[in-house]
Amino acid sequence: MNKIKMISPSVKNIPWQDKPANHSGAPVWRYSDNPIIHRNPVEGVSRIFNSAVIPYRDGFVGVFRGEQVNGIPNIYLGRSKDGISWEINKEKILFEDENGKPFMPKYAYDPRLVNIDDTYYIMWCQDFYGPSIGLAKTKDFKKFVRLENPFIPYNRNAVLFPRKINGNYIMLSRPSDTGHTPFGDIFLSQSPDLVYWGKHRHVMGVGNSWWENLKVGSGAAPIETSEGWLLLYHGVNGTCSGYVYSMGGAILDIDNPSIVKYRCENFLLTPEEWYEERGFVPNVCFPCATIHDSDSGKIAIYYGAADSYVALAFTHIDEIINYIKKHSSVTESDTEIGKR
Ligand code: BMA
Repeated sequence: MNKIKMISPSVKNIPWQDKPANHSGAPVWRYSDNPIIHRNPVEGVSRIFNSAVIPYRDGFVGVFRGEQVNGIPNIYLGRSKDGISWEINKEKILFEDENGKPFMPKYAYDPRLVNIDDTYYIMWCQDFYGPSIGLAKTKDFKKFVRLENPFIPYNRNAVLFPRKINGNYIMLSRPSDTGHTPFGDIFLSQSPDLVYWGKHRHVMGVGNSWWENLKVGSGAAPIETSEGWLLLYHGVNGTCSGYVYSMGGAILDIDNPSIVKYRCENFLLTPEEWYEERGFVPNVCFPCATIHDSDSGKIAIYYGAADSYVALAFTHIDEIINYIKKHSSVTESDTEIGKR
């Protein structure tokens, strides 16, 4: 039985493998049959990666970043019974505006998927006179209605918290520039209605560790726990031969999530398998979603690998929280409320 509680539904059919007996280091272990989505997964799509999934009815649904054969990314819907083998639609998701008219982004990448009450929200990066955040909602994964873009450009890596805090929706994001941004801190913004956003707060910057010395960006939707919000994010190291993307972990204050209570100085996952080190963009582990079961404490982590594949890893709530706390190193800009 897990000691640390996850305040979220139970997911009996969570994909899972036990930790291998010889596992060492951070308590995150890869699925033995990774990657779970390979190249050319559907006609017209050459690569799927950086994608988000969620339990839905008796199985799972996902929003997938599909790199079309013309090189332009868009978002595709997928369904799965077991969270491991996925059936991806050939047609990209058709978004409409609030009056029911087609309203497609020119491009769309790195989607996240969050359930709040009876509605599912998708956030992604898209063109708004430069890369910025797109937002849409659905109740049935058939009709997808786009809402106003929450932020002005340039911005990436947005993810909503799975519930309102102090009466407001909360969205993490990473203000950036037009290209392969060589900087970036995680901020949060608040909204009473998902239209008007404000009360912006700084959450965390690059920190002390070399594996995340260039930029950080939020990853999976934060998981509510009895210790605070567990945030799995990506941190980027600028090496002499390019960026290296690893996964990090932090625990945010439950009522004031711009305060970082603990932040792991060690990466939790870093590129070392062939599908992470070799691909369209080498050396990328890019977490975008978790499936987590509050009964057992099991967490399945979905991450993009080398901008080419979707891969799966596992952890357990007690082990990951204890590891983050044991190896925590926070900076002043982490622990302050983030308002200047
Ligand atoms: C970032 C994003 C991600 C991508 C990563 C590595 O800027 O575009 O989609 O995985 O670069 O290429």
